[in-house]
Amino acid sequence: MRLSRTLAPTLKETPAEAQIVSHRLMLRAGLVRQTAAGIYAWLPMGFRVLQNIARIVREEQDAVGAQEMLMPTIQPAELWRTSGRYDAYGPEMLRIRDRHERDMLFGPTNEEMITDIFRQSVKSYRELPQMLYHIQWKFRDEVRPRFGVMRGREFLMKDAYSFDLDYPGAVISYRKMMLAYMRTFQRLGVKAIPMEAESGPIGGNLSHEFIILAATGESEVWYDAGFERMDFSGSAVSHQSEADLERFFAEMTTPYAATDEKHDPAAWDKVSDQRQGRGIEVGHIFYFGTKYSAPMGLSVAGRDGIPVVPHMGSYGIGVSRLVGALIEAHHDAAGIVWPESVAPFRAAILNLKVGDPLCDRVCEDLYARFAGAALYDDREDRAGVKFADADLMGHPWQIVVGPRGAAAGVVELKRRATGEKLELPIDAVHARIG
Ligand code: P5A
Repeated sequence: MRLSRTLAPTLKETPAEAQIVSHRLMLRAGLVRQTAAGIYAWLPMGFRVLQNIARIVREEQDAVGAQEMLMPTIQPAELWRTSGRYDAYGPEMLRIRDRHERDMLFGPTNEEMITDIFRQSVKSYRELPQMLYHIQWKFRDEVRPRFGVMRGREFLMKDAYSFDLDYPGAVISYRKMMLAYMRTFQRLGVKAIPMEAESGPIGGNLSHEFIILAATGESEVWYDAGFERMDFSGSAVSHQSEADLERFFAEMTTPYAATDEKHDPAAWDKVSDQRQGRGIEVGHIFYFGTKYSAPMGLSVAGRDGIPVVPHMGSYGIGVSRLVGALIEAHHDAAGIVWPESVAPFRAAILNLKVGDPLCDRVCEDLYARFAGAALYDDREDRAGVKFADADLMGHPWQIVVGPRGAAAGVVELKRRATGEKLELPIDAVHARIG
């Protein structure tokens, strides 16, 4: 992408409406623009990050056998009346009436809809277990939308749903999903602590929140320092046998606790190395048994012909919230420092003298070499502006092309995360960081 032809409106000044650093940086780096309270348009640079996060989430869902699908955003109220949640959900639900005076709503979540789809098509125990997911926009008319995309009204969620014949089966699905979450967050470059949670309006009796530690997090948490050292990419998570899952789960749910009524002193007493911090909830998973399947009449023929009511779980990740949460965890005074896995571009090529035939040629060659993975700053701006914008936008590498270096056949490479600089022959750049 050529920056001169990109809608990436960077701002020098700090926008007054933004209270936390990720919101400020998202506006300043030109990732999003607010279109109404809690509703954001994703500009090209922000959209690339959102897509990168969604891709990693998708790959890890697929890896544990969840099937991707896509359900609509608009739902008939009727579905929610059958589960009893239509009235219970309250003013957070955006209610809509169509031209035939039918009650509709913009979905805040999809438990009812997936249960209905499953009920229409699955008839036998032989078809279970199954896990399904989609990555789709949700709407919740939050009382206080704030912190930019962190607490929006319209937001992108990955929501998965599991169907099992019985409780032990549902626990296996739950653990598989938990494992997928740990891998997902690790690949996104953040430590997410699984924390036992109240299940709230989604219901059920087994639930974990996934919390990213960040100074500006909404809730206060206490955790075992062991979580900071855990690595979920190793052999413990690369196997899928039930025994492996069992061991992994036992290891992962070493005692932890949080403030408020969730605090469990008995568990907390066993923690050897206690830490205190603040956290952002980036995921939430629930086992809720037959809370939806029973009232909605979902049952399948069991092995002996007797109907069985499937046990369900649902599993959410805040995909758009993660963009903000990742910035909270990865920034410095100059701007965003993207983890490599989600950065909008791997490198920014900074042409310090646009119009100089040699600089232009070196940049064009490098740009072609990176085949879409580099952003080319070809704007006729001062070098200082280019450096500042590249730091603000946070691409992992900057390739600085100036007339003197170009004449000598070299460019300067800067690593955004460390500020470390090195001079390299032009031909070696792509092999080094491409
Ligand atoms: C689980 C999947 C659910 O809705 N139903 C389907 C269950 N859970 S949840 O905890 O309510 O939401 C899941 C995740 O979505 C993100 N999230 C939000 N992100 C931005 N703005 C919001 N207003 C918002 N509300 C929820 C969170 O990351 C949450 O963990």
